[in-house]
Amino acid sequence: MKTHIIYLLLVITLFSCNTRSEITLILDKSLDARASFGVEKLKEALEEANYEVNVLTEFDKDKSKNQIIIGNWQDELVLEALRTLAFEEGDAGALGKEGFSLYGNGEQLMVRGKDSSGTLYGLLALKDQLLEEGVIDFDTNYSDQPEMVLRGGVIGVQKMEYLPGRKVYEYPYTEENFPWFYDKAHWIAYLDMLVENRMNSLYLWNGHPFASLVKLEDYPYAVEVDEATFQKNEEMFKFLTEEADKRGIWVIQMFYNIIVSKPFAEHHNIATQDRNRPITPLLADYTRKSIAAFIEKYPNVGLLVALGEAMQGEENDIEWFTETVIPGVKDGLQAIGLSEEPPIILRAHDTNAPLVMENALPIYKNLYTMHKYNGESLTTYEPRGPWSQIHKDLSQAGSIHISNVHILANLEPFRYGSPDFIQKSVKAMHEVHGANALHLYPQASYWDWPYTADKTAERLNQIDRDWIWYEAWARYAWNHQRDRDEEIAYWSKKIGDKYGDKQAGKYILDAYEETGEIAPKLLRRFGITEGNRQTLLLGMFGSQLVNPYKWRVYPGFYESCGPEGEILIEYARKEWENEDHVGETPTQIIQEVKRHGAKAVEAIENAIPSVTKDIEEFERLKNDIYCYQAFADFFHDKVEASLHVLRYSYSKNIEDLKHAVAPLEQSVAHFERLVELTKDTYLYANSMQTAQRRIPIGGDDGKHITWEEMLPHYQNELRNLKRNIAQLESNEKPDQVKEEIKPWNNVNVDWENSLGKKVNLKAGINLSKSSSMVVKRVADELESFEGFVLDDKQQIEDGTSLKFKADKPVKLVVGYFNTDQKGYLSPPTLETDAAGNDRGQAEPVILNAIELENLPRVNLHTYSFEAGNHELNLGKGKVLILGFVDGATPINPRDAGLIDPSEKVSVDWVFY
Ligand code: GTR
Repeated sequence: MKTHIIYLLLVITLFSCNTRSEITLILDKSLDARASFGVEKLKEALEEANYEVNVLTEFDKDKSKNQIIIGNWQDELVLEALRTLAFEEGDAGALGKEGFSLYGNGEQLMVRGKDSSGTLYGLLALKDQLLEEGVIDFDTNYSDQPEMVLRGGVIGVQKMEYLPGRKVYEYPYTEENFPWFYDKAHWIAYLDMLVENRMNSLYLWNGHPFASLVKLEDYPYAVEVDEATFQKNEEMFKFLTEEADKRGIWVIQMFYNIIVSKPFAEHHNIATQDRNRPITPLLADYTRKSIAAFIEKYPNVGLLVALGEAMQGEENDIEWFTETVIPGVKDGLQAIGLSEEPPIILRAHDTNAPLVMENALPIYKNLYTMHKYNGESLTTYEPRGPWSQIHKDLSQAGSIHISNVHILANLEPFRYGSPDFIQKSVKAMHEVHGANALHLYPQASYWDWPYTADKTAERLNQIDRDWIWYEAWARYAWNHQRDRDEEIAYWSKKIGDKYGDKQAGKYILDAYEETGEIAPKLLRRFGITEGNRQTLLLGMFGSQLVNPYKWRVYPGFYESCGPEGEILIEYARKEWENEDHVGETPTQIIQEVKRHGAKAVEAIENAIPSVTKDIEEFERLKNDIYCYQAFADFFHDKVEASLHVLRYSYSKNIEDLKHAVAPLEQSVAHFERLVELTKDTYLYANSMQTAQRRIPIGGDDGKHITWEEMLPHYQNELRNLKRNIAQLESNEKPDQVKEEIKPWNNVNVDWENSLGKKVNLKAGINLSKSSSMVVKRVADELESFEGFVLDDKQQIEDGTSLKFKADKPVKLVVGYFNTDQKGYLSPPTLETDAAGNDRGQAEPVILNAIELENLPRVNLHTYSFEAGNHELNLGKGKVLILGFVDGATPINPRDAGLIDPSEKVSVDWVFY
């Protein structure tokens, strides 16, 4: 008998060991697709953890152990369970949208969401707890909810270069352009990543998406994709929005206007976009109908509107938003009988958003605003200045204000993952800007979605490589008030789970956080501009450090994108004049970044012994850390050299200049190291490979995208410096311009409009019909050149318009005044006019080329035109039109130096 009992006990024990614990999920009958998606995820995890899962829609009051009751806040099932089971209910009123509570009473658990998204997030939270602990904890009792109301990811339906015959942002949705757009697995992976990070919005960016997505009765020829593609687009949009909705994600389509489709433009014989053209009834009608059709077809897809770039002028922006965009949305709603206004998000880029809002709110209530966090780079968690003011004005207007972490051009292409920097940035979004939503660009390679720039046998996907980027922003968008020590522990474990153990995790975290400071600090202290205009990690030229204003510093950038401080030229002047320094100094920053680089390398090397998993990715990350160090060292030494050069500009002591040689040599050596580190590991540094880039060097025709391509330029600077010193020492004046300057010859075109009288550009001539623009001196190139006498009053009122026919390629020579005073036309600003270098006009070719009596300096820019008929509309303001040269005329950019004798000549010649 005894043995029998023992045997029986043994069998029971064995049996129970093999039995899987049972768990019952009890769902309210009304659960929708979103909550059901969460149920599925929890169920999968339970089964994985060896639970046997039953799913019921009613619970058994008597036999209720191991039950998880799931429902939205006021669902019948939830209320009944609360009445009959011993749950401690939290404070319901305290929870906001997307919030959830988990109530455990030791035997049962309730997942109660404030809404479907809340229920989904509650289920995911429980799933994460299960994965962490291996069992369901029936004693859990807590509530949670997001701080930021929108937490969104961005995908550019755009490419690294322009399509043939098209302009910036003009990319039809086709399989050829965007194979990934038609890949359902890609979307599922991306949406899963978003929902795992509790992100609830997805933005698609494109110039003019409508002609790929809707057909208009009145403009059947506007569609720019073939029928099969059109149908595929419909299918993909439907698929994407449904899959997104299940995951609590709202899809938002961004567009720029006024852009029209290519076939539409051809049909009406107009340009697809022209910043200087007025709003015409045709453009307004087409756009209004496009928007209406879009809303009618996809009422759940949001719209994000950029009034900037392809249009200008505050009145135009207001008119366009209130008389075309909003009415278009209303027409669409009316067509499907909806009265509830869907949100429209207004971007503050290149428009006066507070003013537009003021005019729009009386006619449409559900408006959100969005503005770039640090411009188009990540530079600071201490934002200030005029750009912060825009955020404040918008957030104080009372609508939801979204902070846009845009482009991140200074972080391209290396891995970035500093949770510390990111947490502080989110704090600044709340506390400085008053934003309560996040719009997150990819960390790098925005224009090359979905790939990273790594040179690997198989391309890496951004969402895999840059996981920490998404996780960190999303984590702090959910809640930024987290204790730093706990965060260190959290990320060490997270990273440790990926690469080995917690020890490895902590070291790697240190390496991420040390390198995380380098690019932000350098750009905010030394950058000329940001975004696609400057690829920081390709370095900068000496001339850009010692004479930044020649490179046209982006106004507002220094004042907004970092703490108060000094730029290098200011620092050097103060040193020379023995003045006190203020705030963050250039020397402080170069020392800091050098230290960050060294500490990061030390940390990553310390991690090596504990790294046991994902070794290949670890090796790539380690290489990035070395790259960051080489870059910081390169910059450090180059700034040191530049300081000696600047000192020389005051002392005129050649010894000062000689001191620049050694650090410049070292900086080139560090750059050579960077070339070594990147040449087999990276395809490119920057993903926008167009003429929009200016710094360190133009990106025309996809050039200068690697460190290898940059190296000869830096070597050259060093050679030039040495040669110039030698020439100074041999008492010759350094020869700044090698070749003799050949005067340019005017070529004729057939004018369709009359500009004015043509005159020879010589001293004493007045170039204005209505005021005084008297020539004092002109550069040698213009010696026998003619220019137009224009009516500058009219230029201020109406702008300058040119219509002509050229029978061969020509370049138009335009003189822009180097000033931001009212009444003068500024050269195209690529920061807000991405098409501003279409004709090679963005950079000045001859600086200080004409001296006019009592007027600002004049820089020459040229616009290239092929043979044919052309129309060029320059904006409002004074500008000199000097006529045409043959398209093949060689033009050597230079500083002609025609400035008032009281002004200081720049010292950057030492690098040329
Ligand atoms: C420009 C940038 C564009 C785009 C644009 C915008 O400065 O070059 O690529 O990002 O800003 O904000 O819409």
